[in-house]
Amino acid sequence: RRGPSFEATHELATGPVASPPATVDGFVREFLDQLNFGQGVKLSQSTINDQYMALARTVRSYLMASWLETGHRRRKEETKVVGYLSAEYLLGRQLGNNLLASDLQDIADQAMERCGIDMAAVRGQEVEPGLGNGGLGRLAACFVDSLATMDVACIGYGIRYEYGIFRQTFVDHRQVEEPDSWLRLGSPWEFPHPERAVQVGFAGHTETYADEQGRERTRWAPAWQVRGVPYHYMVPGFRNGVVNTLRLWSAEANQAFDLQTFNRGDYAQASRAEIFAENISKVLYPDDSTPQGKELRLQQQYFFVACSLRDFIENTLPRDFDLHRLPERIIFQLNDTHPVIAVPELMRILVDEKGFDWDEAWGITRRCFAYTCHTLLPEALEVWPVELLGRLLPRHLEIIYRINEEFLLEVREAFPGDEGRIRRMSIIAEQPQRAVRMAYLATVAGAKVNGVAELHSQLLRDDVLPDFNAMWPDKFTNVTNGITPRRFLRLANRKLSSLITDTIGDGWVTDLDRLRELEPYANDPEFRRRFREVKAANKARLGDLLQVRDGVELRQDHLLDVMVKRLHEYKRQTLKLLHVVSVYEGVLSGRTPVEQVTPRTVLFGAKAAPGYHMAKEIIYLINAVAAKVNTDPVMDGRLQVLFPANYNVTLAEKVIPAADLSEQISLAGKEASGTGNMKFALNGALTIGTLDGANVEILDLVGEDHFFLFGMTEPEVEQLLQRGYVPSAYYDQDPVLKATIDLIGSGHFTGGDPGAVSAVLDNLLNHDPFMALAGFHAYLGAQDRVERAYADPEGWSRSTILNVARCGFFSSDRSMRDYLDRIWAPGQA
Ligand code: GPW
Repeated sequence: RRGPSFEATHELATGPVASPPATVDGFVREFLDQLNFGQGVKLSQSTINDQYMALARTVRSYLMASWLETGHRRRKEETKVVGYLSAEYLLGRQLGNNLLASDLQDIADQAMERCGIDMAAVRGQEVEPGLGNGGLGRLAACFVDSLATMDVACIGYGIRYEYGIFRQTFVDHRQVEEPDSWLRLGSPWEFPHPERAVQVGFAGHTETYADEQGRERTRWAPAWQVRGVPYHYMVPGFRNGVVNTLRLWSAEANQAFDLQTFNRGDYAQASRAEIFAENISKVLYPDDSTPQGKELRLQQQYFFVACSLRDFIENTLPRDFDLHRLPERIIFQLNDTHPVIAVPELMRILVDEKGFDWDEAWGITRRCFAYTCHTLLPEALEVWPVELLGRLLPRHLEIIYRINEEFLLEVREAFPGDEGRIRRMSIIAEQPQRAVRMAYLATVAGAKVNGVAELHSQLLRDDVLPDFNAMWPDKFTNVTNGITPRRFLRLANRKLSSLITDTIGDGWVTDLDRLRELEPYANDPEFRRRFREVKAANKARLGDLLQVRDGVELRQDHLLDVMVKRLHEYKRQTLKLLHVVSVYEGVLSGRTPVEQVTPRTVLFGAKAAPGYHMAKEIIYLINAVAAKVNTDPVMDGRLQVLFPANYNVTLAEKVIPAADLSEQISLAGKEASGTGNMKFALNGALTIGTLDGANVEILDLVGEDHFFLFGMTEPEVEQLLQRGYVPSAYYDQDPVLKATIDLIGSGHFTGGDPGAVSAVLDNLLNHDPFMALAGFHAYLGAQDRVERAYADPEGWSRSTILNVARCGFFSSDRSMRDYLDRIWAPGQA
């Protein structure tokens, strides 16, 4: 419970918190104060890191009044809060974003210049918090940005991993993972609040007892407890005086170590509990879309949702709040199934701790949660073995069993006698082992269930959760993903932003549909010329970066063809690679005169989960092909393959604005949405893509003349599977494909060793679960169309401008509006 140390002390404040003056003088003064009094150094002695820390703290101090004011207003206004529960937030660097949000960019630039400080170097000092794997984590970061910009009350809850997503390097073409010690030099953006720590229990047993009224009650006696310490991060809206909060939890031991054991000389034993507790938030699991079912992962999940629920109920709501009205004040949005253990946790709090009847508690719980599913891959759906869950969270397993029992009664009532359906819908799977299906639990408990693109939401209803859809059709809805235009256009592409603002004003930054006003300019030769100038400048900027970062040269006269995303077979990086090798093979074999090859640089960026063997083999093959193709004189430099290591948000912000062609080539029905696809289109790259995820919606909006579509539809994929897919038949029948694969199989790229590529080739020829060989021919045809279109710069520019003009829909502000209308506050618009 709240102790005296937690009492607010507003009485002591004399008035509103004052920001430093928003002038160059004011900024310099605050900066020097931060340097002298915060870092304890003089300007003349300061390191780049001192300067970065002081600059970050300066920006912070300008945002502080808004943060305190927003918090104060939220406490007063008693509105419903969005509690966004996400195990991942892939934030990217904070300094640039916070300068942008507070409109201090120009002032800061001038202030640094006056101090003789190299602003670019100082910005380069920031290590991005990589607290996410890929799309799902970056989506969460975009969503909290939009909610702040729209002044929606939101608390983002998550985990403050001490180590984020690993740093990738390549050694002999193979991925090597290094720990991401992002906190090594300290983070100026976080505010630890140890006084707001909460306790979280694990393991132990449950027992029943009779309360004062003689009612039978259950209580959980955990075997051990850890402390969750919240770290607060500012989430500023775009120049609107709003700063929301991201609250990330760090696990600590209750007692630093056992002094008596230490004094007895057993040093290892003395710190065992401490190590145990601190392991919980030590490191982000690097598996994207492939849960490993590890006990520590479940500990992480329970840890952060238990902290978050406790925090909201005990510390955020008014002290005497009547929990019967909880759904009026909170909606917990479950970012995939990772936080779903929050459902039995809320039931436990209401029933065991607050003494609610089961039915009453369930009625409340069902209105406090909504669930977003982000996948269609069966292997990505989390299940927790009953044995493990029962050992770690015995009370929660009992609660899940009871939820399931009562749910199955409901099913029986709706579909009498349909035992098959009941078995199919059970939250508890019996095979291959007894396990809790977290997506089913989320669907049963959630007031709403949504997919992340139109096609995905449809397939979710039809294929993943059809029985649930039959039972509760109104529960299902769609919210197509979005991206924040602040980071991914205004910040990452300042030149294009200026061109847009010069043309239509700056309203687009918070109202992205206004980009439509650019449409007429697609026909204006002068505008097209300026648009191409912007692209060229962005390409030059990327070239400078890659020179320094990776020691490679980016050819400025090439078409820049980019495929950046996690390495997954379903995303089909191998299909892109087959295209590359086919171009090379064509020249090598004399089929194509080298002068006919469109000068092109193919840029890959991708991390593989460390335990995903096939993905790592594909990384090796990409690097091996790059090494050969880039140096073989036969290509005359016309084909370059670059694979800068450690693709992350920081690199994305440089790559995306420079790209000409965006590769979105997953097998139809596999990519839930994709969000990179939106970022490229919004930055004036054209898409080559399949009818998958949000590509479908991009195509609809930009029109088929401005999108290179190829490949099967999802039903066609299903039909081919039904007929029996034989990948080797494509190899046998397509001479280009055969020559391409044979060149790889000959060991040409691997120093004459065919064995080095056999795993990938064997998989392609004999299994090819994502039908790369079936897609090859059509993909090459689409690439031919790309080259013909690129040969006409005016036509290409026209298309890219129309892409930008027509992609306003993909603002995450629109996604948030849709969540509000369809899920969080329906009927209140
Ligand atoms: F498997 N996504 C992701 F659904 O980045 F949980 N990590 C994940 O673990 C999962 C999904 C999960 C991605 C989807 O693959 C991508 O299509 C989507 O655009 C993104 O989540 C955001 O919705």
